[in-house]
Amino acid sequence: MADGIIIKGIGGFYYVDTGYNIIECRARGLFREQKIEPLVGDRVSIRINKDDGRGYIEDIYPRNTVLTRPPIANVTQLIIVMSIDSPKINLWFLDRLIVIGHDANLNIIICINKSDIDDEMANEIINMYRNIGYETIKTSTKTKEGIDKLYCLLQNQISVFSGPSGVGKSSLLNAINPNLNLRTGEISKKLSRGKHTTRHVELFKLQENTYVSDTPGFSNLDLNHIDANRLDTYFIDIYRSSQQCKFSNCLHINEPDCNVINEVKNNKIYKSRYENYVSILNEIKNNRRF
Ligand SMILES: Nc1nc2c(ncn2[C@@H]2O[C@H](COP(=O)(O)OP(=O)(O)O)[C@@H](O)[C@H]2O)c(=O)[nH]1
Ligand SMILES: [Mg+2]
Ligand SMILES: [Zn+2]
Repeated sequence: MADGIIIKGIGGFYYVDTGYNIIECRARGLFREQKIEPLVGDRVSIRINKDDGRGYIEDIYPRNTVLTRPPIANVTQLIIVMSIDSPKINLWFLDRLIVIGHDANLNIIICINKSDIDDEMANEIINMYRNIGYETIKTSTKTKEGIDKLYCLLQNQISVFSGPSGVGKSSLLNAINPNLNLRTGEISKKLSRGKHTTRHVELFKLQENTYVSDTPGFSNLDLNHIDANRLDTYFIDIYRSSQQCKFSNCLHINEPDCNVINEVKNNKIYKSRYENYVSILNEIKNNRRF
């Protein structure tokens, strides 16, 4: 018996990293009967056959978190990557990913990449989100700015990199560890449009207890399951300010004595943040089916 973590699953085989080696495993029939599907990221107990070195997953340890898109268990951290240009920074997308990260209970880090293109603009965005209260990091795979710091922030975490296509997620991981040799550039996206649309999920080990996933997840940025009354807790700046709203169930739209609306007017809350909050709130309300 040995313990390990599933780093990849393909066609009924699970690849379990025991810390010493990677063991190709099958899941016990029992899991199928119970409709339990082992996930990448699962911590498991395996039995290894002496003859062929393959194994069986005997047990799955309780999961701390479960993401569905991408399907990974025990993720602890979301690295949201945006680039200054090509593609241009998209605060709407960024704020949505932040909401998704909070909803999944993940530690959030905002990474602004391609600082080599326009350092001043990168600073602006970094300062904005740092003021709001997020951990931020400015990077460039061209100048190597921030790469060492990013590596430090990944230590002892299972991190998922997310963000629009082309912002440099794979390039950043390659900069951290060239052995990963991940495909970069738009071409890889076009190729995968063909027969192999199901991209497999994989965790890459950077070192002991440190894993990253380059799976472009969250393509479906569905937020409809979020409770409209709780959305403000996922906008930490709005939530802070809401403590002084007159009504505890204030949604900060047109209620009297709403401190959030006041602070937007006084430029204490960034306009784009409030606009994105309102837009997501409307979307949740309009899509609710009772
Ligand atoms: N100027 C600049 N280009 C970058 C940087 N990082 C990545 N790129 C380029 O952006 C393109 C997309 O990178 P890729 O890593 O594939 O993005 P992904 O889709 O997010 O994984 C590639 O052509 C990279 O060479 C950077 O820091 N600065
Ligand atoms: Mg990529
Ligand atoms: Zn309010």
